[in-house]
Amino acid sequence: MDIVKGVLDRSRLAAAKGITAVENEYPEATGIMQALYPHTGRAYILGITGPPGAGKSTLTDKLAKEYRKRGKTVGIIAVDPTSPYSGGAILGDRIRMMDIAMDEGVFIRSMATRGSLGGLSQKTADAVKVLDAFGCDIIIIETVGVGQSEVDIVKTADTTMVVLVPGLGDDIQAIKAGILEIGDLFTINKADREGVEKLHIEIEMMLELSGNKTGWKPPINRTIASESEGVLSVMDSIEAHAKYLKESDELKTRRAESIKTELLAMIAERIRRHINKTVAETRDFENTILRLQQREIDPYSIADDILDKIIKQ
Ligand SMILES: Nc1nc2c(ncn2[C@@H]2O[C@H](COP(=O)(O)OP(=O)(O)OP(=O)(O)O)[C@@H](O)[C@H]2O)c(=O)[nH]1
Ligand SMILES: [Mg+2]
Repeated sequence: MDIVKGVLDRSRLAAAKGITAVENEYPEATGIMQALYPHTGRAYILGITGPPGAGKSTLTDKLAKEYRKRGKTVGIIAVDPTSPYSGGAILGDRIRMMDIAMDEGVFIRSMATRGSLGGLSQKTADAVKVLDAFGCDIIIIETVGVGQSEVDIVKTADTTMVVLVPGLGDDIQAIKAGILEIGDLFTINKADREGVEKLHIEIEMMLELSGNKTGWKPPINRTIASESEGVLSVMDSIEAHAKYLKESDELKTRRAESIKTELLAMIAERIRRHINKTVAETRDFENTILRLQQREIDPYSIADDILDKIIKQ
């Protein structure tokens, strides 16, 4: 089938195949993305991150429902962590949470990390583009906030929401600082538990310490996602942030930044592959390693030499 034409004609099957091509690095993937690129940039992208089990999926589900009520189509990309924190129980959870999965206006996709952490943010970004071209108005990316790659992934979002839960104790420190810094909004989920006030204060203090330089002050909402409580306030905050980004022109700046990061990463990835093929996988290179081991030469000069050679080619 013609995947590009299918995606643009809003075929779900084509969209699914497009993402599979990207995920598995099929040879046709680049061609598909090249053809789809001009049709992207329309969707609003929402990143949701936070510790394992915080209720991100539950919240995503409720938000998606609310967007559907408002006539928007929704794409959901859940990045499956294969991290030691969450083990393998995740996929079942993800599918179970989504009672919106049957809705024609919702497209849900799980992406596995499969140890290919470096390439994952690119693959996620491409999956987002497929859903954008497919016609999703809102695209939600859910990731567990445990590592740098998750930070990289949600960085591509227009609005990023960090979901926290009370009872982590002092563990707010344990959540990667980088994750907290990217929050445009904070949601304290499981507000039915003890420790909400404490967490609220901790987040406020953290925000104060980080010294906000923009005109946006991240709101802190409280939800009981499993009961749909507080979801509308979260929606209001998302809309308010979207409005702020548009009016302050920051949306343009952010998207430019994100395109720049993506392009540079693509170039770096291509160079890395080129080096692997033309340098790392050669006899000559093995020899060089041997000589390095015997301290006949030094790696600093060799690195420069190799780079010179590559540039001259
Ligand atoms: N008590 C309580 N439980 C909740 C609430 N929201 C979600 N849960 C439950 O918490 C569990 C985890 O919810 P998920 O939505 O799967 O959490 P998640 O953050 O997506 O989890 P991972 O993707 O595994 O990191 C589920 O059993 C939910 O039913 C809440 O507000 N209060
Ligand atoms: Mg989840």
